[in-house]
Amino acid sequence: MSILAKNKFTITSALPYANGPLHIGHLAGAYIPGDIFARFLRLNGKDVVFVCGSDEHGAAITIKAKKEGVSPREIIDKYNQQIKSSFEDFGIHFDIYHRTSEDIHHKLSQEFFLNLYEKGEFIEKFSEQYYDEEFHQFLADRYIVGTCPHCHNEGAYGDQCEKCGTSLNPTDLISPKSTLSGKTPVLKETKHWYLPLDKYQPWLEKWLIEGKKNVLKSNVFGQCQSWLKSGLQPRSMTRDLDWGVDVPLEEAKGKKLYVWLDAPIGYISATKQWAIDHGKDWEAYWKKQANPEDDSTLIHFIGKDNIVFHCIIFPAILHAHGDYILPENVPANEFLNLEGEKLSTSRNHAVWLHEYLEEFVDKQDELRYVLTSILPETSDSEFTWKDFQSRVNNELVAILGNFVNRVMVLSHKYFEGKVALGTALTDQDQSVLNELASYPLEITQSISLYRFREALSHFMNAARLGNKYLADEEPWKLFKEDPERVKTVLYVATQIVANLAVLAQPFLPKTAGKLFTMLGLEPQDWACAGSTSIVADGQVLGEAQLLFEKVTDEQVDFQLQKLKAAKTKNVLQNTQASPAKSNISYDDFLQMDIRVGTILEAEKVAKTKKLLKLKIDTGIDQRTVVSGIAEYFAPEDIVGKQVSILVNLEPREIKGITSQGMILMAEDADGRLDFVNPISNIKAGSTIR
Ligand code: B3M
Ligand code: ZN
Repeated sequence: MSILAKNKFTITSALPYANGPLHIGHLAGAYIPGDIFARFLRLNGKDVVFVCGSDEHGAAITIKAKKEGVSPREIIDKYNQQIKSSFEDFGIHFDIYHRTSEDIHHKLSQEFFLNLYEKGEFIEKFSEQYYDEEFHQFLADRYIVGTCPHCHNEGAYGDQCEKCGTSLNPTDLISPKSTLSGKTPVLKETKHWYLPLDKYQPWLEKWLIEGKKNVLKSNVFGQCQSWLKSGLQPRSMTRDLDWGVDVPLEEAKGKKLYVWLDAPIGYISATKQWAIDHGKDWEAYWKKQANPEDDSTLIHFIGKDNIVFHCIIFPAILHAHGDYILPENVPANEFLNLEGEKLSTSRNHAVWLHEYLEEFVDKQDELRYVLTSILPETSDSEFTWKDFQSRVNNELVAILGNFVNRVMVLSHKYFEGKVALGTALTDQDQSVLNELASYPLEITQSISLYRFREALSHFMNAARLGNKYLADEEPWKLFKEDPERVKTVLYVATQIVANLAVLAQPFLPKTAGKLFTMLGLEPQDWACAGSTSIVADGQVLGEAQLLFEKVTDEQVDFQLQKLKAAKTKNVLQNTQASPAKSNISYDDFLQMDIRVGTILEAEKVAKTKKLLKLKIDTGIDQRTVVSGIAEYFAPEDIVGKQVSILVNLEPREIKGITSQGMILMAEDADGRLDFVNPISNIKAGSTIR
C-alpha cells in the first residue's frame, strides 16, 4: 500500500543529546531522511507533524558538564541553541524543536511512569551498586573506571572497555575507582523499577516479527530479530542520578527516570507543546482513535544505534500504557564514515555543520544533495571531500545548474524572458514531455519505500532529460532560421525547469525556492508534478540566478588539511604521558625482584592473538613466562634478546600455562609495546633497581 493512502502522520527524528554540535553523520542518519519524508508528505497535502528536540538528560550531559567544568544547565542551554540553529541552517524543518528539560515534558514522563506503576507493570528489585561515599552518589556506568578484566586496560569504564571493546558491568572492573572522588567506591544496596521486557517478548514477537517482516528495512528487522532471539531481560527504568526527571514516588526520592524512558516520551511532549502553540489536538497524533482508520501513522527516523530503543523498548512502553499508537515504521540508517574512518566527536574527526557553513557560505543544498546521494540506507557509507567536489561539480553544476541556466539565458536573449508556444509540438517534444511526466511517480514510489538515494537519482534524471533535450534540439543554432521553433523548444524546456522546481522541494528546498522565483511562480504542490503546463503560455520569467558554483581544489585541500591537523593534534594529546602515581617507599620498591633475563625460546600460544609463551634464562633458573606481546613481536625476532623480568611475581595460570613472572614492557598511550632491556649484553640474573 502506498504511503499516500494514509492521511495523518506523526514523524519523529531522534532527539540529539545537547552535549555537542552536529556533524554530517547526524544529518545523514536521522534528519535529512526525516525532512525529505515530511516535506514530501506536506507537498501531498497530508496532515503532518514532524517533531524533534534536544535530549537533555542522562550521563551524556552530566559527563560533558564535568569535563567543561560547568553545570549541566549551561551545557544544555549552549548546545540546544547551537543544534537548533544548525537544523534551521540546513532547512531541516521541524514543526517544533523542543527540549526534554521543559516542564511539560517532565510532567508527561512522570504521568507515563505512574500509569505503568499503578498498573503494576514494573518489577521492583534491590541490587548492589557502586556508591561514592565522598560525593554521596551512586555511580552510573561512566562514573566508574577500573582495569578491564579482559585486556588489563586501566581506563575501562563501568559499561565498556574502549580498548578491547568488551561490554562490562561496573562490578566486572578490577580495582574500580570513582571518577568523581578518585576513591574506591563501595557497594551499596539500591532499589530500582524494572520493565519486564521478557514478559512482553511474546507480544513483541507477534507485532514485530510476524507483523513487520515486510515493512521494516532489512537492516532494522535483522537487529530486532537478533535481540528477540537472545531473549529479552527486565531493564531498569530508574537511575540513581542527580540530573533528569524525578521518579514520581515518595520512596524514590533522589532517583531519576532512566534517560531512555523519558527521551522517546519527548516526541510526545514536543507534539503536545506544538498543539498548544497552534490550537491543535495532540492526542489525534498519538492516541488510538475510536475508528482505527483515523489513527495517525507514526514513523521514527533514527540511526542504527537507537534501533532497540525504538523497535523494542519504546513500543513495549506504549503497549503497556495501552492508549497509544505504535510505530508503523522505523527506517533506521547505518553509519556514515569520513575519509575512510569512523566519524568521531572526541577525536574531532568530523565535518561540523556550523564550520561547513563558515567555509561554504549559503551552500546548504550542496551538502544536502551530496549526503542524500550517499545516505547509509542499507549499509555504512563514506563521505570524502573529493567525492563531494565531484558530485557538486559534475552533477549539480554540470547537469542541473547548467540546464536551468541555459533555458533562462536563451529565453531572455531571444524572447525577453517570455515563454510562449510557437510552432506545434513535435513527436520528439511529446515524448520528452511524456518521460517528464513519469518522474513524480518514480520518486513517490522510492520515497514510500524510504529509498531516498534512489528518489534523488530519479530527480537528477529529470534534469538530465532537460540537458539532453537542449543538446538534441540545439536552439542556439536554430534561432536565425526558425525562431518560432525555438520558442517551442524553450517552452518545453521551461516546463522541465518548472517540474524540477516542484520535484526539488523535498530534497533541495532552497534551490526549489530559487527556481520558482526565476520562473515567476508561487511554490506548487506535488499534484502539479508531471504537468506539462505548469508555466502558462505568455508567462514572463524572472531574472536568472546562479544555482551552484564549482567546488575548487583549494577548498578540498583546505578541508583535508583540517582533518589532518585534527589528527596530528590528537596524536600529540594522546602521547602525553599518563599522570604520575602516588609515592611509595624504597622498601616497597625493593620488594620487587627484577632481573636481566635472556629469551631462550618463543612460540605463539594456540588460539590467542596476543600471547607468546617464552622460555627465559633468569640466571637463577629457566622458566616459562606468558606475555601479551604477540601483536608487536614475532617469536623468531626475539629469541636471544635480553629482557627485564620481574621474577617474584606470584605464578599465574594463563590459557592452561603456568606463567612464572612477568616481562617488563614499555607501553605508549596507543598501547604500543617495546622491551625494557640492557643496551650491552650483561649477565643473565643481574639485578635491576
Ligand atoms: N539522544 C541517543 C543518541 O543521540 C539519543 C536519542 C534519543 S531519541 C528518543 O544517539
Ligand atoms: Zn579491555
